[in-house]
Amino acid sequence: MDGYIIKGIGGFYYVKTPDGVVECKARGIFRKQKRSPVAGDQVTLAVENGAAVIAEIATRKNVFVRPPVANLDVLFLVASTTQPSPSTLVLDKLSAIAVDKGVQPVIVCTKGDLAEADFLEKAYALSTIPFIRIDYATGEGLDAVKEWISGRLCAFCGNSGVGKSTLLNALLPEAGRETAAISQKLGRGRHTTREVTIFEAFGGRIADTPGFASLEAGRAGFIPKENLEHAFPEFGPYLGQCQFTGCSHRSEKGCAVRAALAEGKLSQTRYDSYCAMYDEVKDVKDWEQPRRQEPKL
Ligand SMILES: Nc1nc2c(ncn2[C@@H]2O[C@H](COP(=O)(O)OP(=O)(O)OP(=O)(O)O)[C@@H](O)[C@H]2O)c(=O)[nH]1
Ligand SMILES: [Mg+2]
Ligand SMILES: [Zn+2]
Repeated sequence: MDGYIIKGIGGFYYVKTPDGVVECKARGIFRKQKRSPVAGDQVTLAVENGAAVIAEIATRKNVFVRPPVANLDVLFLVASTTQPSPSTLVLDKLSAIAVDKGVQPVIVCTKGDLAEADFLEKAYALSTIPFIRIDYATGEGLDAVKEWISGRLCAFCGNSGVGKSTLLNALLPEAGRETAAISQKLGRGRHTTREVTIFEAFGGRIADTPGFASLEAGRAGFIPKENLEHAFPEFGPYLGQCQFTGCSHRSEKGCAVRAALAEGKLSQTRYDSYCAMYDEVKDVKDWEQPRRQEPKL
């Protein structure tokens, strides 16, 4: 019998099959192969010693380490205007990792009632990445999120406390997600959501995921410097137009990306994130590059 994993917790997996949700473990062989099933995995179940087990994991379209989820079509990057305050660098890293894996990033901005959202919206206006503002007082943005979910496997991701579970409850009250006020003392979320859980809704699937601390975003994935320019889709029209082949778009003469930036056709914060990410990976030798990471559960 085939199905997909909606949740994994403490070595148990919950697999949605045509006959309902089956609780099972994974075959021991996966541990030996250092492969971990994750939410979103398409799996084949078998019976072993009278109990259902995951016998096979289908080839993945993509897999993320943080949050641990596979086969995504859309990654919603949830950012709050404040509490916690947003970081364009973190958002740009996560969106670049999504693009690098062939996943559509969509920015969702919450807490516009607490602080100005214009700064964030402006930062992404030239990025080609869709930007959705949520306003719970008017319902603004909820339909746009539903439209993205339709026909796709999607996940909310972002710092703890940005309002991922709150958004899921607003879209789908029967999800009954636990939420918690952020710590006033630390100005941070409380890591209320502990594991990835996928819900079927609006003709698609949406995963609520555990939030992370900002510092961890850098560990969400690794993009080699040769691929980095492609992870910023708005650079696309200028690639191949620079004076030097292999231009890194940082200080070279005749750089078409920097010319576009000077003309106001690219966003400064996006470009700054590109340079910061380039600096982080520029000295990493091929043989030092982390293997395409497999999530551990
Ligand atoms: N004022 C306001 N508060 C919000 C909004 N969205 C979420 N919150 C509050 O922010 C707090 C954190 O929300 P959660 O939904 O628990 O955040 P989360 O992203 O799921 O956090 P983790 O599960 O820890 O990753 C809760 O007190 C929510 O009520 C918003 O748009 N406006
Ligand atoms: Mg949550
Ligand atoms: Zn260039």
